[in-house]
Amino acid sequence: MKDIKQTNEKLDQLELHSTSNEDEKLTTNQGIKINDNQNSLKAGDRGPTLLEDFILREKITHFDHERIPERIVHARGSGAHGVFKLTKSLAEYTTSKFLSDVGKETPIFVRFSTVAGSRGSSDLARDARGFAVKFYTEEGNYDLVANNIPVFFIQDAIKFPDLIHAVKPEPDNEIPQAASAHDTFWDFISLMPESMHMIMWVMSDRAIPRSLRMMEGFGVHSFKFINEQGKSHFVKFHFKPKLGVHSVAWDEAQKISGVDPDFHRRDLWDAIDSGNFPEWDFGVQLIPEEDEDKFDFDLLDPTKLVPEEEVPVEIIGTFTLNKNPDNFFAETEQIAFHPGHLVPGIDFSNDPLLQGRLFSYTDTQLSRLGSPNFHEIPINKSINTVHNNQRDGHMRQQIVKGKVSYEPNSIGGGCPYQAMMSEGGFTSHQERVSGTKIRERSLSFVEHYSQAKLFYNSQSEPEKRHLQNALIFELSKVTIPEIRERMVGQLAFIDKDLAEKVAAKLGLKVKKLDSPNQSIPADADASELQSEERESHTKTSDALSMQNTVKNTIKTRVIGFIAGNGADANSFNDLKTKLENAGAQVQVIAPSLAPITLNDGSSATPKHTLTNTASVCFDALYISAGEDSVKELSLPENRHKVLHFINEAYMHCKAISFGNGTENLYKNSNVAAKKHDDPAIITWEDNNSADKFINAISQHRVWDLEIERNI
Ligand code: HDE
Repeated sequence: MKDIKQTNEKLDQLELHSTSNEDEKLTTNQGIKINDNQNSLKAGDRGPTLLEDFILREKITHFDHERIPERIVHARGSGAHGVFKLTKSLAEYTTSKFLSDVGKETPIFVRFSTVAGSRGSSDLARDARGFAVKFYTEEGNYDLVANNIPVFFIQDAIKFPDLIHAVKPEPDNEIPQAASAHDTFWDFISLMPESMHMIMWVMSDRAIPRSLRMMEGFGVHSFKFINEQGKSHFVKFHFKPKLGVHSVAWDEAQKISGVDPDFHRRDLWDAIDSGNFPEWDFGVQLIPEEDEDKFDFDLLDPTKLVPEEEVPVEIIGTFTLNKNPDNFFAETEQIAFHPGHLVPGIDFSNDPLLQGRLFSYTDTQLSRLGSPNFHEIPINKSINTVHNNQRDGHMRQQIVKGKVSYEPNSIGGGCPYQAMMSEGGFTSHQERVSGTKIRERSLSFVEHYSQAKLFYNSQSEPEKRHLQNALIFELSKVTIPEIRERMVGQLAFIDKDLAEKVAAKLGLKVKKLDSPNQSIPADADASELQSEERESHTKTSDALSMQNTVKNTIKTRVIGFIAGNGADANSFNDLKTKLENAGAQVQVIAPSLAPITLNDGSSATPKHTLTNTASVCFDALYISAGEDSVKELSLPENRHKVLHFINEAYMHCKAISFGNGTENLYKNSNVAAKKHDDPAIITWEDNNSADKFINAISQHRVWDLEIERNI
């Protein structure tokens, strides 16, 4: 709660809040009180509307201009306010104050997003997720514009428009929305071997998160920290969710897109609204500048990650999101991130993707927000006072007094002065650069498969299966056979078995491309570096598998209690209390929204009906005990729906607990066909069943039993 108070104080400081008083009257934008908001001004009550109706014209004109261009990428997003608290000082590495004083709290705004879809598209598209953070530090705004995947598709910014044109809906018919499963995307990808590592990530379950609160975040590029002595370290940024990294099944994701396309947005909003503030550990991988060449890849190559086994992530603080925005447009839509919003002590590396981004983000704000004064919009305002000689432009807010808007000057007493480094003036890190002006890529960037292989090798069996199935799904939607073949050829350089499994379902034989870079003749030299040794690379990294994530909590998990009138009060209340004490939310699903009467005469209010939701919106199900309840759920109008709930939850590998007396429903569901001991199916209640259920939910899913459960 202290955090919320601080965030509110911060918002007041930014003048973000405008609250209505009870006795406030409706006015025009000029502040004139309006006495009729129901009728336009007419010549007679059945006559034409008069042009002089300035109230009507103002209202309609404003409405006509309500939309601004959506972001070209990352249009669909959700944001929240919060706070970053430093728990370990990095003063040894950086002069940034927000990273130096242990205990310091820095206000933040975070915006999560999908990449490909439009503003109104589904949250559950298979896609990378944006994880953009604005730190309102005392030294100015610092933006870490990150993703939930640690690498990127391309190595050079000049390919970004091509990549995005390829993934966006095809230009002739604008199909498909928010989906990469189409010809142009795979055409481009199959010709771009450098994208193979990221392809492994986006075809993995990382691209269909259970919740925005259960995603990792990565700064992707190597940045630099600069300390007081001017020494630099490369730094990679990481966010690790305290609830672990979890995902849904692909079949589930597609169904959620229909049942609740706002699934992630709602989940984030509800969690914050109910005081379950999402938290992440914030960590860094630090590499002294002199160790730059110690890796078998180039630190400047954004298609590579630094394995945590080689350079551990040091946790230096906690991120907490503790306040929902008051107004989506004013805050989440108008926030303008930029990797070039830096503070002293942090600097860029020469990563060519990052260098290109440094141009793009200001340019895009100019077209989206329409003015170079976008920094004056409350959500973008620095908490540090802004003094400079920039003037005028569309929608200027600041009223600068005096005559002087140049420097040097004597009329204004020389103000504002440049700040010396010791006064916190931003000083770019000095770096010796020499070279020939050239359009070329370093040879240290040409090896594209070993980390794709590292990722694939590090996955558990179910994760590998999901990845194969994702590729099969996507490529089966490609209509041009040559693209499918070329893609399978690329997969063969990553893993033979993967390529064969995908090829089999596409009705193809694996034809290995002559050289991995065959498709890019300009890279001819590169093939020499794709040595056989790399192809047989068998390293793994535990940090890359979601199997090894946090699995000891059911905090904020949503458990559906399917119940009718006469549900057994003892077991219902007992289980509900135990689940809630463990931090989960229990939501009752009943035949109608009318409160149900339990068998002790007490009542429970359903949040959902059997028809207005679906099992894909829940983490686990409990089928309530109680003779009358079971009878009601077994009526012809309900039975099919209840069985559908059970069958789908079963298929998606969720925990299901069957109350005593629900045998009939059990027997008629697919669960009855189970052959093995399944720890996530709890049949008939005993003293331990609640604990077993809680333990099963904390494991997230029994992916290991997926083949049996998908019967
Ligand atoms: Fe972005 N990216 N990007 N990007 N990006 C934008 O800026 C761009 C890249 C990322 O919630 C745009 O304000 C280029 C990598 C996020 O508002 C635009 C290149 C990473 C967001 C833009 C990249 C990102 C954006 C569109 C290649 C992960 C959403 C709207 C050189 C580290 C921020 C906007 C938000 C948004 C350009 C590559 C992350 C067009 C040219 C790599 C999270 O400027």
